[in-house]
Formats: sequence, structure tokens, C-alpha cells
Amino acid sequence: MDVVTIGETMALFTPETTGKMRYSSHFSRKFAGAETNVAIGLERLGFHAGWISKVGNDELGKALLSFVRGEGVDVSGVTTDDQAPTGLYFKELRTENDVRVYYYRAGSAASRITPDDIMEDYIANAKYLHLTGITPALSDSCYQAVLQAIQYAKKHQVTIVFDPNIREKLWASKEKAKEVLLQLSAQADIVLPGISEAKYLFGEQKSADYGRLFIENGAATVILKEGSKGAHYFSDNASGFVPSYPVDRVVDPIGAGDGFAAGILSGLLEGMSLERVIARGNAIGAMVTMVNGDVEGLPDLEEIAHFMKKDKEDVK
Ligand code: KDG
Repeated sequence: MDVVTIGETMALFTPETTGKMRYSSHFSRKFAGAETNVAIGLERLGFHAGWISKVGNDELGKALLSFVRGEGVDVSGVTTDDQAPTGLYFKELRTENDVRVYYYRAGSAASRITPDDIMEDYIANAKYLHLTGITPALSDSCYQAVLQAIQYAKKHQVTIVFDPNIREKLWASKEKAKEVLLQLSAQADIVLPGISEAKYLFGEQKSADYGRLFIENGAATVILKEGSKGAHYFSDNASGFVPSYPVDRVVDPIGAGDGFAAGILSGLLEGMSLERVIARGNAIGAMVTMVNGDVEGLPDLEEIAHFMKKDKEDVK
């Protein structure tokens, strides 16, 4: 396995029309979750990802599992929970700049992941462990499961990539969110915060100071995302900025950060320089925003090469 990830994937319902969702009676049903968005992104790029989770013993859980398995992700670490349902999430696209998310996931099957669901061998045999700040927000047992995974990764020298993915709706308080996300950022080798997340965790600072603060907190490398502008990187001996790619039209920005993470992980697996890794992450993030759905816009290697080359030709 190249990458193992842990978290909840939900049935995603999107109204077929824009505007206020209360007026929508037709929805498309997709599946999404930050961690499987990354795993699917990696599969498209030719890498192999494994996913640890729980789904409900219900029709949506079965369909979700088939979907993720169908994308090539290893789902042998996913169990079915008879006591709780598969979580749901609605994505309301009011306008292209106003996208709202509603969760129906409290007490879901995935919120019942425990440390017992984390298999030491499964983590030990991976090159990277990908974690997000969403999973520890789901329940205390999920948080403990994340800590267990980190312990196995450290024991077996598996590199940890952490995306804070702050979801305020899932945390009991801002203080708790900050405490846990800083603790997990400290355990990670590579941290992938968005600029607003860095601000959430460290208050208003200059971009360069965020890098230093994450490194002082414990991370070896920080890649700070500035949305459509690009991303800064910081490590003990290097720092820089890699600009992003122009987007024709943003249709749905959700999932861009996961596409970015898939790009970063795939580039690292290919042994690319940090700058090239980030360029790929930026490109995938941009491509994801042009398509409705979290994973539908994730490219394969040919598509990404075409997109990155096209931008150079446009610039010339
Ligand atoms: O990054 C996209 C995710 O936010 C989306 O897929 C839903 O996993 C999700 C979450 O918890 O918000």
C-alpha cells in the first residue's frame, strides 16, 4: 500500500438547481469524504491507497463501499456497523461563491471507529499515513483511533501527512479544536493547512510566520495553501512559493484541498522535488473546482499533464 487513510465517507446529496436548498426537490446522490477523496485521487494517479472506516449496514453503506472499491481503493479495513447508519451530507451550491454544507452524521457508523479498528500491519506496510482533522472531531473513539494510527506509524517509520481540515460544525468548541489539531500537527511529518486554518490555529500572522509556528510546534515540513493563489512551503532548510493555475470557472470548490493532498502524496511517492510536488497539488486542486462533486474532477496522469502544459502554453 502506498497510502493508508482513516475517516468517514458519506452519501452526498446535491440539489440539481442552485439557490436555496429549501426549494430543491431533486438531488443527485454522490459519495464523498475528505479521506476517500484523497484515496481516490491517488488511485487515479496510479498509486494504491487503503481506507479504514465503518459504514452502516444499510443501502447507502453498501453503495458507498461499492463506489469506493470500484475506484480501486482497498476497503479491507472497512467494517459494517449494525447499530448505526451511514452518514449523510448535503452540499448547497447557492452561488459559486456561496457553498454551504449540512451534515447528518452525528452517531453515524463511522463515528464509532475505535482503536481496535486500526490494524498495526496495515499501517506498517504503508509508505504514508494520511490523516485529517475531521476524523478526531467525530467522537472520542475516533480521536483515540487516530492516536493509535500515529503510534503505529511512528513505530514503523511511516511518514505522516496531516491536513487540519477544520470543520467547526463538528467540534464542541474552538478551544478543543485548537488543542487537538495542534497536537496532531505536532505529530505529523508534513502538515497541509489552508491559510484560514493557520489563522484559526495561530491567530493573524504573516504567511512566513505560520510556517515557523507549525515547525516550532513539531512538524518537519509545512505546505500552506492560499487557495487560487498557490501554496507556500517551509521546512528547516528551505522555503518558497509555488503559484497555482488559472481556472476557467469554479463550479464547486469542495474537495479541492483533498485533490491538492492527493497531488502532494503522489508527487512524494514519485520522488519529485517539493516545488514540483506542490505544482501538481495546485493543478489538481484547480481541476477539482471546475467539476461538480468532490471526486468527479480528480484527474489521471494524462489529464494532469495536459492541464499543466496547457497553462504554460497559455502564459506564453
Ligand atoms: O474536503 C471535502 C470534505 O469536506 C467533504 O468530502 C465532506 O469529509 C467531509 C467532511 O467531513 O466535511
